[in-house]
Amino acid sequence: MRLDKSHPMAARPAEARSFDALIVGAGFSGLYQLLCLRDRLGLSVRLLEAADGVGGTWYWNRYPGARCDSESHSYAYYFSEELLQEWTWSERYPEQPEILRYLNHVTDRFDLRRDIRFGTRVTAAHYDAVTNRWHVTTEAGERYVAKFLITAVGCLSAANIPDIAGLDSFAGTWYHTGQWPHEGVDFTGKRVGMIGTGSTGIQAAPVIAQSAAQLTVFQRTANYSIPARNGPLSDDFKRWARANAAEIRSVMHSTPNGHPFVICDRSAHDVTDEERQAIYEAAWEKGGLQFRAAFRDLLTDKAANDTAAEFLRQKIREVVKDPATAATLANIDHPFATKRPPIDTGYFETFNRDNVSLMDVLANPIECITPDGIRTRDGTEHKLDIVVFATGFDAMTGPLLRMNIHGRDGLSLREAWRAGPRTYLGLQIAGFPNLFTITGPGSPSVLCNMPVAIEQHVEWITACIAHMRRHGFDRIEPTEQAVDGWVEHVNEMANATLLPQAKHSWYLGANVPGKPRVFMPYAGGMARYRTACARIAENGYEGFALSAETGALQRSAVS
Ligand code: NA7
Repeated sequence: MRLDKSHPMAARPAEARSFDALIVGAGFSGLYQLLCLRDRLGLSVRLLEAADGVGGTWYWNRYPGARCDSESHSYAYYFSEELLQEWTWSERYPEQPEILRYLNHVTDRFDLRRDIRFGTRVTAAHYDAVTNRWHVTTEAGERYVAKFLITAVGCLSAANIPDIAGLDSFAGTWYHTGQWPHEGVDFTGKRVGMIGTGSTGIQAAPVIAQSAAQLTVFQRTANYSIPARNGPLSDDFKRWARANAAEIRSVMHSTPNGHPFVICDRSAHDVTDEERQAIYEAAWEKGGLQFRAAFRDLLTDKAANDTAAEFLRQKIREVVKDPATAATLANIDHPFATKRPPIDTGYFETFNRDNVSLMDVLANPIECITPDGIRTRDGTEHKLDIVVFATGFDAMTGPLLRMNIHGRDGLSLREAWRAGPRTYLGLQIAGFPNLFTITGPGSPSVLCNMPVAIEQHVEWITACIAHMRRHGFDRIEPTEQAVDGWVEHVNEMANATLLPQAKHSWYLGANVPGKPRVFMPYAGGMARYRTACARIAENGYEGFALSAETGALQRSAVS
């Protein structure tokens, strides 16, 4: 029976469903968090996911060429030996469909699907101090209540679609790479304009160029890129990775970026110019993010960084045949790796194709979108059938702020973070008890191979909740003092590197107009961070206030 909207029953709000914990997001983080809380701690848990399937970022980012930059043997869960032994990656870097297959495999293998509610977007979350419960509302009007709320929403899930005048008038079709249609896009015979030359644009351009009639790349900030040198994994490598899983995990846990390679303990100044050139050549041939590991001081010493930057600019000039195009591509305004360094498959070579052109929209900005294409300031109208926005994300804070979270006394997260995100360990926020933010701002997150950062966070949260249950605590939140100290430490770590020198970086929130300019991820390295988190837990959750609902076991540990 369908009730008329005016019927009193229809107006009655949906009955709230109650759980010990609610998790938001079914990507790498949410799936593992569900497994830990349900199967290891025995909690009642519901995972809410906006999409119709698992995968998180890999569910949405189906654009041409979508592939992870971490090597596949490191882009996986390491918590289960059986899982490691039974799964085989096919290429050096995993492609989006393969990662999605992997995450579906994990979901089924651990029987997680039954506790996930798909097609369920969280639109609000309010903390009620009287009952010590989070009240969560979804787009469809469903209501959930839980003691613990854990966000597993990823750092790069809120699409950044620039507010360009005239987009609504465009007669062709447009797409954001992070919201790509599942049925794909046929570029055959089309005139395509792609805005953005971050990791995504650099992956997509070579693939789009293969079928499009014409591809125009609109570049605002020129970018470095290193060849990925992707290819099928040999049986020998697969056997080696399986046999050495423990050693690989131990390397990933000991390195600043959670990758399975060690940063060389030599300075770029320790070698002669010829030796340095040979080292860079070898790293270029090997390909991948490991290029950054050629010298220990590339991210801390500008003069050392300049040597890598100049090597990479020279490579662009060698690869790209048209000198004017090469000059625009090599006109890079930031030190190497201070923005997320892309790796590519034939990106710069793509500009040697007859059907590809480059527009420098720093010199000649996009003025508007017209029914027929994109008009730049010089008055040129670039006629287009399809516009691809490879324009990135409202990173790190975006997915959390869009959830409309309110803590104690109705304090909104947006208000609490008006001047930029403030967390303790990137895990918790003062005034928002029992809210845990996996890979939140202030944690290594995007500066780290994500599954490594995620496993550490999930395991820390699980151990924390287990500790609370063991000791009769119902509530945890960081003290203001601990948050102040951590924010200061995050700034100090960033300022010890060259990272803040990239003024247009999404690490700083600079890609979203009006967003506070604060360096968001923790730049002190995953290994150091892991040690800090472990020490804080060992010291009885130093810097957190823990209390029981009765108030009887009140305790405040201050760092
Ligand atoms: P990124 O790295 O944020 O790149 C977005 C690109 O889009 C970048 O080149 C931006 O230029 C450009 N952009 C954004 N807005 C505009 C406007 N309004 N006009 C012109 N150009 C614009 O996002 P990606 O998706 O490539 O990568 C995100 C992460 O996903 C990546 O680092 C990996 O971790 C995976 P800008 O640099 O802001 O001048």
